[in-house]
Amino acid sequence: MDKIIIRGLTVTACHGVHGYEKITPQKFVFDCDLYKDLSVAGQTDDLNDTVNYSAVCNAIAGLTANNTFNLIEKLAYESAYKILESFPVLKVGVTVCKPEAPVMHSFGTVGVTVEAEWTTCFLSLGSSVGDKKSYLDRAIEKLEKTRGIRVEKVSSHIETEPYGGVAKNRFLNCAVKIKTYLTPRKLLAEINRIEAECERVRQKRWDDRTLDIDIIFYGNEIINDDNLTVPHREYQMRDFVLIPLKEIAPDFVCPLKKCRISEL
Ligand code: A4P
Ligand code: MG
Repeated sequence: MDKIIIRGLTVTACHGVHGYEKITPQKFVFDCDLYKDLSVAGQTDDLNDTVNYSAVCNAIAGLTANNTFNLIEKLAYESAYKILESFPVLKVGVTVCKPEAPVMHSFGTVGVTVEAEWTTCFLSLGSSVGDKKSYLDRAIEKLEKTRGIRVEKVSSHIETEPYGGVAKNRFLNCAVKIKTYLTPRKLLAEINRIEAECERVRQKRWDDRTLDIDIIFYGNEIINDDNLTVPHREYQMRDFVLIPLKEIAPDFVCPLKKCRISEL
């Protein structure tokens, strides 16, 4: 993919584990790769169709000068997130070097490289207890307020019969399309936090609940570990997932089934 590059952006600031590093400025050197389709700007010759690298340099310089972190890992990730949040960039790579780091040997430089990118995900939301609509609305509001998540589309809310033979109440369900730069595990942690803030109590599997949020898709990733299965187990068997999903993502291709959602 096309990219804009920044090399050797040098900012003098106070970051480091040692006390004196927090008050004595030293150099931090940035190399950045900003992934973006540049073909439009290549035709129009218009700055509005691309990312102004000067503005990106200002953003990184401001963040670096106005904070004090222990680690260049933190500085690198905060810079990557700042770029994704502030500029129309799909993916970013940030290298931060610290050429004056306190290393008791002759050395060229030390540094870290991190990457972050926006990934499209689909979530399924359900509620079967209390004011169901208000729980779904609160969940969507909380998703919107979560750093690293952008809500892009929300399906209609549909009333559904309880599935699985455990829950007794009817459910209200919907699907939500988000973009996130959180990793799958971090996204799951934020979802669990939002469920807890909406009074979710975990009793029996499939039982009635104030709020359930499931990750149906995380981009094209296939994940099978103890705490996370993506695409969500047997989502294609469940109308309460599929009907809202078809409304907002008919053309999304399931990485497991290799077919469009509208064909399921
Ligand atoms: N987990 C694994 N993969 C995922 C994932 N992709 N997204 C783990 C979210 N969580 C995932 O989930 C149990 C554990 O699954 C979590 O700790 C997480 O680490 P849970 O939310 O505690 O339990 P659950 O929801 O009862 O289990 P599960 O398997 O997610 O069931 P479903 O599919 O959510 O079914 N009927 C209607 N009409 N509408 C509904 O929304 N929901 C259920 C629950 C039953 N019947 C329903 C509905
Ligand atoms: Mg669930």
